[in-house]
Amino acid sequence: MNPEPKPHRAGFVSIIGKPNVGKSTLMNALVGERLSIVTSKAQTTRHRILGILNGDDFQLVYSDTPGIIQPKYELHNAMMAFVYSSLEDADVILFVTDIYEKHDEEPVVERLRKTVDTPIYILVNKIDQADQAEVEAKLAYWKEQLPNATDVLPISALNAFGTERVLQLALESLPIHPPYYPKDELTDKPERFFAAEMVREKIFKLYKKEVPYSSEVEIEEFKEDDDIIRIRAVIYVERNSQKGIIIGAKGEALKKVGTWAREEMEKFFQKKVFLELFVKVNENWRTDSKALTRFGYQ
Ligand code: GDP
Ligand code: K
Ligand code: MG
Repeated sequence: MNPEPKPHRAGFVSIIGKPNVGKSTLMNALVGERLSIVTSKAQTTRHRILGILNGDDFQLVYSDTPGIIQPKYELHNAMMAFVYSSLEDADVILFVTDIYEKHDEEPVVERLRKTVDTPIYILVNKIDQADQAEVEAKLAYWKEQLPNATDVLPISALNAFGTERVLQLALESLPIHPPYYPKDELTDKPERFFAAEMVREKIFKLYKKEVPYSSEVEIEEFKEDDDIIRIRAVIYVERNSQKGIIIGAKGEALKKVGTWAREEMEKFFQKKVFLELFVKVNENWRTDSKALTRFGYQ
């Protein structure tokens, strides 16, 4: 006789924390795919991005979220709304901090302190950058700050150190529930979202100061044939001067973005990609509610 099948577990695991602590790196490590873009700059992630890990008897739905900040303009409000919606849905909360994080009081810590019905794991990331004593001190600090947390764990998302354990603990905290998404799905976002993100990642890596924060990417065409994907993307900036910077002398800068983004897309989609890039101005789109709706922020 066959043993009873194990009950199916499914649920939402929210990855939250301040900017740049390694939330997106962690989600990519947990899902085993490069779904979220990663750069050394704060506010790289602007959306709630689902990364779904499927097993025979489980479905873990991770949410990568923007870093928690004090909103300064409309786009920030939309970004924080993604964070708070992911907290509301959470069956498990992964609160990521890093070894560098300043010990300052944050509204989010206050909120987590009051969270009693959802397990919270505090993940102290980037321990590859610290010695044992520093790590111990941070773990002790967080245990004291959030006594209601289920556990505090040291990890290095970059090296996938400790991430297997995180996965195991998250899984054990999930309720018995049928899958929320089809079992062959990896995310809820369409392919063109990831194409746009790959262009945005290169903009964050190649330009300085205000330019990355003023840039948005829209995919105007995504056409998949048997052997090639044709993508037409428009980079929107807020001012004409920024358009000049994006394009660069003789178009060299834009060409770099295009080449690098295309290589990334070919890896991601496992197909040859033909990428066309255009640059347009959409004045002050970050504070323009219509533009934000159009770009998928509300
Ligand atoms: P997010 O803003 O919280 O999503 O952080 P990211 O995942 O974008 O990472 C921010 C920066 O921290 C990037 O430069 C990552 O490569 C780096 N990073 C992430 N995890 C680790 C880690 O475990 N160790 C080290 N040394 N760097 C990391
Ligand atoms: K980042
Ligand atoms: Mg991120």
